[in-house]
Amino acid sequence: MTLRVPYYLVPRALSGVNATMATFVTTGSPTTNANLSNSSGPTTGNADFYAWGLNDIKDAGTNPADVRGIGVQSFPFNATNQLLVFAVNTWNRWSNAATNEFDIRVDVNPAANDGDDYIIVGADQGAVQTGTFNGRMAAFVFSTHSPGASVNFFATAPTDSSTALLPVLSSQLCRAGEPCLSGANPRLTYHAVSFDVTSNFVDVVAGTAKYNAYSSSITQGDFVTVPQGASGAVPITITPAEWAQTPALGTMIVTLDNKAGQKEAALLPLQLRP
Ligand SMILES: [Ca+2]
Ligand SMILES: [Ca+2]
Ligand SMILES: [Ca+2]
Repeated sequence: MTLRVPYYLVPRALSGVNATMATFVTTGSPTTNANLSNSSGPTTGNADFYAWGLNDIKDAGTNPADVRGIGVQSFPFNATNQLLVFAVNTWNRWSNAATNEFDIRVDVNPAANDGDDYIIVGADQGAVQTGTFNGRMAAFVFSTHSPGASVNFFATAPTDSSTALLPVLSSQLCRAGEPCLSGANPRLTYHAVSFDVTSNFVDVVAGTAKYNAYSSSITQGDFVTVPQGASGAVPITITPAEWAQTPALGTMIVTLDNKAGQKEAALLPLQLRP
């Protein structure tokens, strides 16, 4: 796989990738297509696929920390790690993502009833590590059981945009002696809160999502380039047995080159019917 953790320094031409999908599949026929087109944009766009987990309303005003939707994708990273990437889409454009803080609270052993175990924090890397803001959002992982944070990746969170991609490794969700996400314990729940660090704005994201980081209940992780004028279809499959344990809201397709705001992330509901 290719890691995508660049930091874009300049605004670029916009793409117009659009996506549509049927609203349900059935247990006997659990596959449909996400139909992509890029007819309105002057430039190529990419369609980056996530299991859509959280949905949140537009708050009053135009705060860049106002969350709209959150999804997650995951890949094998090396012999011992799974890479998880959380995508946070907001309703409003930011100048710099690092004026926001996105907290994704993760419970890797919900059945134990010991609450959230880890907090994935998208925040200004300089502010967290040196006390001085540097305008670069990174993906930190804190534990609710012990002090300190780990960080392996910067966020992909372009300037003048509204979607942040937060990559973390499964090992960061598995501290010694603490609840541990692993191939043997692959499921997690997550919920989220966002903050504008320059004001008092806080957005509690509605709901709690479930996800299997080693075997998702819905297709995710595809990354498709859609040139100007092109269209095509990407199959989306629900796995009914896993869906029963970790259902998603549907598919989230991120296109960072689309216009900021809701056009940067298609949120496509999908249900499984008998
Ligand atoms: Ca909101
Ligand atoms: Ca827990
Ligand atoms: Ca909210």
